[in-house]
Amino acid sequence: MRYRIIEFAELASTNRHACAQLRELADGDVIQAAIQTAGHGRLQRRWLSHVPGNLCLSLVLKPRHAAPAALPLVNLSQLLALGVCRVLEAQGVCATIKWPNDVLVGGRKIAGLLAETVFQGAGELVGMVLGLGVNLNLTAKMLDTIAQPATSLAVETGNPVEVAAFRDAVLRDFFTACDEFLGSGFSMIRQAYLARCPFLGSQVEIRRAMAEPLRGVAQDILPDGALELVTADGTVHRVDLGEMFAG
Ligand code: BT5
Repeated sequence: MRYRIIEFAELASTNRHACAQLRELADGDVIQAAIQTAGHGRLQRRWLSHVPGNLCLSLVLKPRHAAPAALPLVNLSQLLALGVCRVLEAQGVCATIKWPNDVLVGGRKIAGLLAETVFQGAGELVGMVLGLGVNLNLTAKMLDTIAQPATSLAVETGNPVEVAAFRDAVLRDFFTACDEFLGSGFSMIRQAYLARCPFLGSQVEIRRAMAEPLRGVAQDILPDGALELVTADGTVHRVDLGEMFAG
């Protein structure tokens, strides 16, 4: 699949820009900002990205051949997270995934993804926006201001990172696989994804919107990318969406 990078020196948020301009943007457009003044994560949490030298971008996806209900948006974010892991590994850094799509190095968050779907009228899909933030050159001092353990590629390797080269490697990985992935779904990457899930077999807590948290052992990642969790009473749960914490 072809892609086109549209670069900005500064945006409030690449996701916000992509969602607002979605009708005019094309499938495969990539909005990149050198800095974001209001980068955000899920639930409007802040994403620290107001200093240059890091990757802040949003992919615009407008697949035509799948019904909206079947569009595997979470799965696409899992494909992108896996691509980030592969690019980090090519730099000699061991990366893991925290289901569904956080990327960690040594248990510290190095990349986060924010997937959004935009509809219009009576449920007509305008498109999807897949935001990605990767800490490339954030210093240890900046990282210390983040509320949860975080790291950057430069801190891990001790060397400055060229943002464009990292971006191109991630985009190449994602867009090379994207068309086939939209047809075949998560099973195409399940083994590669599983190989980067150190939490499997451990006690975790899953926090979900408008539901009680679930505590249990993370047992498996199912063929469609959902998490399988077993609670203390032996009940097996399928979890499609949620946020995972060490339990
Ligand atoms: C995420 O949210 O992990 C998704 C982050 C997506 C950011 C990209 S950047 C390009 C695009 N444009 C945007 O505006 N957003 C996307 P969440 O799982 O809610 O995690 C947010 C939490 O991560 C915060 O509450 C902090 O604890 C932590 N955090 C904030 N900035 C961080 C950073 N630079 N590195 C690591 N952790 C960070």
